[in-house]
Amino acid sequence: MSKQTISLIGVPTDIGAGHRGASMGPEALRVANLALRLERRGLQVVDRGNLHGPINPWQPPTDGYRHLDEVVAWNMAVYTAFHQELSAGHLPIMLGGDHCLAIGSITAVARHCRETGKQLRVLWLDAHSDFNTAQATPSGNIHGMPVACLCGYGPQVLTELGGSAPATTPDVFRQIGIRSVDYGEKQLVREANVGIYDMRHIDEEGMKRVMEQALAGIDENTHLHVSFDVDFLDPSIAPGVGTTVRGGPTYREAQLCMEMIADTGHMASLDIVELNPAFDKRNQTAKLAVDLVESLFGKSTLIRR
Ligand code: 6HN
Ligand code: MN
Ligand code: MN
Ligand code: MN
Repeated sequence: MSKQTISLIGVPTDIGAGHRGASMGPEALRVANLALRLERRGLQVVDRGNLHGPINPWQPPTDGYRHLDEVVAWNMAVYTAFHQELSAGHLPIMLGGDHCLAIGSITAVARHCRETGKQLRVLWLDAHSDFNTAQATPSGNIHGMPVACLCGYGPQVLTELGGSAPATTPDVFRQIGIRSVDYGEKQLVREANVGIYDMRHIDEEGMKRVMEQALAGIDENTHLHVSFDVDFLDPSIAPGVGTTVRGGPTYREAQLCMEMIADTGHMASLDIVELNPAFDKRNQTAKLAVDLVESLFGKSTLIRR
């Protein structure tokens, strides 16, 4: 079997975020040697460079959304690039950029699954549920809305990014690390029945049990997409994000989470988002993200076996 190619796609924008700076995420991940670290694991890596899109005009919300036109433009670019890599049989990694960009990446993955007859499973590693709507959002920032949009709740330009709405359904999602859900958003995730493993659940049952539950049912026919919002991690180890929420997974808990995903052998696409170098110290959060991504690709597996 020939080696699978991993394609890095930089998406330098903070168009959906509430703080500027996630636009510097792709370069911070490159500086932290993401490509080299994966190559050292024996993987074949191609860096596709950065996608291009509109500048951040930094405007207040209109009808509940900030920068909707610009968010659509960036997501169309992500959608096209991601689908192209998937069709070529590659494993795309999005170097974000803020989390609104997962609308583009996951819409592409969902289309690829329809074309190949695969079952989609999305692991959403995040402090937030990202299930806001124009009515529920406290901010208008679209990085708080991607899961809702992917499930058909949102503006048509985003819910129908890939031509058919919705891209997917709430039952494909397993959200891990959740500890900040807005008032109206809570009711929405409950109604939609999104699979949520919040921090309380991790406290009570431990990361091992939680991951066993979140990964249950994955088999050869599953396309596993991991959407890694770096604010998933406890801010004491990962200060380089715009929306820190205390009480997140520790370094060891995060490692175990990544290792158990690697053990499935079915991760086929990945987002690394919300890394914000403007809040980071000496690029430590980028280095930590790279360390964890190495584990997603099986860094520790050789030690155990
Ligand atoms: N993220 N729930 C808040 C909002 O403004 O909707 C924060 C969202 C953060 C989104 O970190 O990807
Ligand atoms: Mn997020
Ligand atoms: Mn395809
Ligand atoms: Mn988040």
